[in-house]
Amino acid sequence: MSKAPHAVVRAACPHDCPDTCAMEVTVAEGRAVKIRGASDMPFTNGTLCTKVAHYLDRVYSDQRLRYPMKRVGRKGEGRFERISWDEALDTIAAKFRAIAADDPRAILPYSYAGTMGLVQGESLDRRFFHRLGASLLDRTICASAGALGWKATVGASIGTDPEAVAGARLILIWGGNPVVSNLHGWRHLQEARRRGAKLVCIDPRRSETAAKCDVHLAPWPGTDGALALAMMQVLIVDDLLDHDYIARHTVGFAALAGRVRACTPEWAAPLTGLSADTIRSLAREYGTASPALIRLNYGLNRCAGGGMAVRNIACLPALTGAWRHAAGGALLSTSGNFPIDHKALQRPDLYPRDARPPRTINMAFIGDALLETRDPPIRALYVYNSNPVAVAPDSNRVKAGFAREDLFCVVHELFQTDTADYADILLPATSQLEHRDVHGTYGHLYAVANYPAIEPLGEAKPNTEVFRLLAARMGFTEPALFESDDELAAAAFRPGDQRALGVTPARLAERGWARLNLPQPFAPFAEGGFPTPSGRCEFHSGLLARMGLDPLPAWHPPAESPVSNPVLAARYPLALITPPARNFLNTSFANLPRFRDGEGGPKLQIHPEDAAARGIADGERLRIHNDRGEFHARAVVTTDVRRGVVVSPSVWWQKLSGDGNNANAVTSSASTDMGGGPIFYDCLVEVARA
Ligand SMILES: Nc1nc2c(c(=O)[nH]1)N[C@H]1C(S)=C(S)[C@@H](COP(=O)(O)OP(=O)(O)OC[C@H]3O[C@@H](n4cnc5c(=O)[nH]c(N)nc54)[C@H](O)[C@@H]3O)O[C@H]1N2
Ligand SMILES: Nc1nc2c(c(=O)[nH]1)N[C@H]1C(S)=C(S)[C@@H](COP(=O)(O)OP(=O)(O)OC[C@H]3O[C@@H](n4cnc5c(=O)[nH]c(N)nc54)[C@H](O)[C@@H]3O)O[C@H]1N2
Ligand SMILES: [Mo]
Repeated sequence: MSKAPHAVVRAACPHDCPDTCAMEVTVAEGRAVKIRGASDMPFTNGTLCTKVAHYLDRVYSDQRLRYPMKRVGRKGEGRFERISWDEALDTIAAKFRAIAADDPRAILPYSYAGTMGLVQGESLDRRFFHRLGASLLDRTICASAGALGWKATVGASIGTDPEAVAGARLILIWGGNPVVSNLHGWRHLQEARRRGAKLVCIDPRRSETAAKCDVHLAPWPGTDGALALAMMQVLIVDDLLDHDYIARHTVGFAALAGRVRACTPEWAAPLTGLSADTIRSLAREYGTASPALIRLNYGLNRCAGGGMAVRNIACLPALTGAWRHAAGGALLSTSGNFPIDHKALQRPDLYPRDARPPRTINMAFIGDALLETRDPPIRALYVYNSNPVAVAPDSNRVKAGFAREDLFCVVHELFQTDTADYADILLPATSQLEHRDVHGTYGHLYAVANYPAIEPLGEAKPNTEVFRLLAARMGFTEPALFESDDELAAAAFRPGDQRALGVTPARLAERGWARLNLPQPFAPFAEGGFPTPSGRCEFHSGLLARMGLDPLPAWHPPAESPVSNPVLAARYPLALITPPARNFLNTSFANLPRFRDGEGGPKLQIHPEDAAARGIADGERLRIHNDRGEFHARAVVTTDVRRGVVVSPSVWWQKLSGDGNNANAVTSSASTDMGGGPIFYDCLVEVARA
């Protein structure tokens, strides 16, 4: 492993957050003693969030797993006994060999974004499972609906440069809570506000961000698609359009105009729960302010119509020509700017040619997959960088799947999570301070490198190292399975791509971060040039048509709401959303005292009238339930949520929640309209005193 020579080591925050901070770790006598945001990195700007500022709590936690273990109790019980790495690896290799002799597709890797690093997240792991011929995993749990809705319209995950927004006059923060989940992006939005921009937050609850904006609009969850259609209708009838931009840089305007003709504010009002006047003035303000920016986030893609909602919103800046301005347009993700060489990292060509065709399993519905998949059933599961028992929807099904006695389950983790409790073999993983990596991001335009600052704790090993060792034990000989982490990091970006100029290993080693080679300020679609098949913003999407989906913007209602599903709502009248908690990063940090104390236990925000109707007082312990399950939380009676909506900040560990469940006991395993994603925030419940 490459060792940094100095006492201050350059690092990257590994967590699933748009900000991907550049960090400096001070090391003294082999121990990390201080961590801070890099002050020379413009986006990080010398600050870290409340979680990562205390990162050493996580790295040196006495809860860290320090050696391999095997299960001695029942599945899920969490009783283990120490074994050697040799015994652990021999056991896994023997099981994998036996299963692969029948059909390697019975083996499933399961990972998500525990680290966003390209080396520890998508290199040797993928190569190993490709070479094995295992089932492929469709990584849908977070963003697949919105990403596809955006791609169909704009072409790639590219949008406004988050550092160019200070000149905006109007900013719609739509389905995101940047104060909590995009703190460094929020700094730039605030700068715009200081210079006179008006900030409007569109969120079913008064979030930390909504509380700091000029206006808060609270639509019913899952109805943003209708709101955007009505905004388009107003822009068109009021002629608040940029006809020149539409003519030169879009396709399908006439069909779009036909489609939205009936989508008046009066049509959208009962669907969204906003008044027609509110919708009309929002559209008029959006159509007249310039530059106008939309900062959307994935909060609004976790419902049945999530893909279409993002698509409808993505049409707006092309209608008004807001893309002409660096400070205008819209931003969901910047990830498409990074010329990441996924093929070089993941090597899909290693998949055996003579094997049966690859099979893909959707990660979001892992409970169903473990219980119902046949030909072949899943016989072995290897979990790393993820905590599916706690984060996947409909967790009673997930737990039933993980509890299968005939399932061989490996979990590679830093901590004994809810998922780890179901492992047959539990392996200790290194933290970001103990391994090498390199990162792109989805919230700015800088690549960030990570160098190991300290030796692995105990016997912990990086993901890559475990796969190198397993490959050897499986008798694989391809050199690609034995490359070092430095070699893997060097393969991350496509060398021929202009945008990667300057993001070389040498440059990254020098400073720890490097901006993509893009103009500054970067106005990606000021002159059109959309990365779609037509080269234009596609109001009519050929991609969606080919997929058998509606090629035009449309209204896809929530699966579970009083308007779309009155029969279900008669029994379960409250819409539950479970957005990210400030002190957690999904379930990461949620086991450590500092961060749990910061959140103060599972909570449910409920409107005073909904509380009164159920005899609920503030602070009381509640049972939140539907046909899928139940979890407990303390009541917070507040007007921060509208009537009919309840909010439980997430994601808690089940075993640390008192009742052994978290919010995913009630969430649905139905899927989004596009991309096969979960619908976490499209969920009806009833609430009672526990
Ligand atoms: N502190 C912290 N930061 C995080 C995370 C975390 O767990 N904690 N998670 C990280 C991850 S994995 C991701 S994907 C990102 C982004 O994760 P996102 O889910 O985009 O999270 P937020 O930006 O917090 O925004 C979600 C907001 O959307 C609102 N919302 C829910 N349903 C709807 C809806 O139907 N319509 C509208 N308009 N709004 C809705 C919620 O109330 C919430 O305030 O954040 C990352 N950052
Ligand atoms: N109800 C509800 N459920 C949700 C959400 C919600 O808003 N509400 N959000 C959803 C979203 S957006 C997402 S992205 C998913 C997130 O789901 P996950 O990606 O599973 O996120 P985490 O819960 O943070 O679990 C990541 C795990 O990876 C481990 N890890 C970190 N680094 C390494 C490493 O280098 N090696 C190994 N082997 N392990 C490592 C961490 O210790 C942690 O336990 O959850 C989803 N679930
Ligand atoms: Mo996510």
